[in-house]
Amino acid sequence: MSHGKLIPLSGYKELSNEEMKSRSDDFYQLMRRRRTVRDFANRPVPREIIERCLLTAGTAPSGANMQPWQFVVVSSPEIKAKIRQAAEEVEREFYENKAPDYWLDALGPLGTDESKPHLEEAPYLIVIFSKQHTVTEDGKRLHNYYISESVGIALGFLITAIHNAGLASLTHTPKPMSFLREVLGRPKHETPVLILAVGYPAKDAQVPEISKKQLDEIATFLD
Ligand code: IYR
Repeated sequence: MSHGKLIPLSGYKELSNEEMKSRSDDFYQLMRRRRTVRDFANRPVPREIIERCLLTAGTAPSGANMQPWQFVVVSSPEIKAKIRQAAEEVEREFYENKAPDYWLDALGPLGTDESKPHLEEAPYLIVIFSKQHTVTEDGKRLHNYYISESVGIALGFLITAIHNAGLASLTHTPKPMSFLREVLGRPKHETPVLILAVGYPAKDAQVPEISKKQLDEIATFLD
C-alpha cells in the first residue's frame, strides 16, 4: 500500500471562545433565515455567483476524496422547458396514482402538486448527479465510496452557499428522475439525485408555515 504525501495543515486559525461563540451564532442566525422557495422571479443571476457556489460545493469531504458528483447547470429556456414537461408528467402520475395517502398527507402542509412552473421561471436549474464510478483520463474505472453520503454533503454545502450569496433555492425530486439523464445527455454511470432550482424569490413568494425542531428534540448529549 502506498501513502500519499502529507503536508502541514495550513489555513487553520484557532479562534477565541468569544469569537467561536459569536461566529457560530451569527452563522445560525443566517442559516435559520433560509426557506425553501417555490416562487421565483424571472430575473437573471450572474453566472459567476453560481460558479462560486459550485466551487464551495466541491470543497465537501467525500469517500477517498473521489468527489463522486457532477453538477449540470441549466439556464437554457429550451432545456428548462423540456425538464418541466418531463417532470410534470412523472409528478402527475405520482400525485394522481402512485403516492400513498400517508405521503400525500405528509405533503399537505407544503401545498405541493404536479404543477412545476418554477422549473422554467428560476434562472438556473442545477441538476446534481452522483457518479457510480470515476473514469480517469486514460479510461480506467475507479471505485467510488460512500457515494450518497458524499453527494448529500456536497449538496448541503451548495444549498448553504446559495443562501449565503443571497439567493433562494428549491430542492426538487421528481420521481422517477431517470429522464434527466436523457434530457441532459449524461452517461449511464451517472444517477440523477436532485434538481436544485436557484434564483431570486418572486416579490409575492409564499412559504408554508412550518418550523424546525428544538435542540433537545434533535440532539442528545451524553456527558
Ligand atoms: N417530488 C414531489 C413530491 C414531494 C415529495 C417530498 I418528500 C417533498 O418534501 C416535496 C414534494 C414534488 O416535488 O412535488
